[in-house]
Amino acid sequence: MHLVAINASSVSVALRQLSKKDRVRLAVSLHRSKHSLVDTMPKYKLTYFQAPARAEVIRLTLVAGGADWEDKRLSFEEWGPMSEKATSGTPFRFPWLPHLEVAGENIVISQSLPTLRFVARRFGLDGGTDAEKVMVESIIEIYSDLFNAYVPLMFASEPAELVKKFKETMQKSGSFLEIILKNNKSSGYLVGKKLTVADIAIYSVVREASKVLAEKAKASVDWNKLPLLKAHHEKIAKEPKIHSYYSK
Ligand SMILES: N[C@@H](CCC(=O)N[C@@H](CS)C(=O)NCC(=O)O)C(=O)O
Repeated sequence: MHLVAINASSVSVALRQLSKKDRVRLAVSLHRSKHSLVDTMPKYKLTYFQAPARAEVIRLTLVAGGADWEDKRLSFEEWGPMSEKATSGTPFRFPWLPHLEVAGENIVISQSLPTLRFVARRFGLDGGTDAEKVMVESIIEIYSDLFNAYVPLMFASEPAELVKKFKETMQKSGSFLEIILKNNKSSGYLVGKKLTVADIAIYSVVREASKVLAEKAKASVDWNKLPLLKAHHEKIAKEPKIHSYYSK
């Protein structure tokens, strides 16, 4: 929740027009109803289509961060005219989604990875030390590689070659993540001793890719050579906020 921004001079003009008695009445009523000036609009509004794709990792990070947020989902029909307006000004500064608006602050972002990093920073999910932060950033790039490897599968009529390519990317990235997890074994998280956006991103992309592999090619991620990553995937699925988000 956030305070509604009210133009101070228009309020003062309006107040001057009230009689003294009405001003007292207004003060009493405001005192009794502290929430009358509080907007019930969520602080963060994430707009995307009715799909996981580029938005899911941001949604999950907002969830894990305990944000007060709105999950606005548009149909392609609704988006069409909005997209045309986007190039000419507000509220969409870029003609594509996802799109994050932060109420009460001059922040509008329409690029998924900067949005992800921003949300992670806001909610302290971006790592503690500089060493942790650069590791988190690097793992977001691995997320991006995996994302770009599975998305073409969603639209493929002949998925075999794409499944092979995804599995190769998964094996290469996964082996690297195995080493990272081995070096950080005491916590079970990818970076440091607590949950970061690195964990959320890898969990999210593997979760979504697994669904697409199963649907399009009755295939699955080869976990055999990735035991620590498998354990990590199961651990993040059990994070209370993430678990409850997907249990709804
Ligand atoms: N670089 C952008 C790409 C965004 C993008 O391509 N969004 C697609 C959906 S995944 C979109 O808005 N498509 C509708 C359109 O271009 O009008 C990002 O990472 O957010």
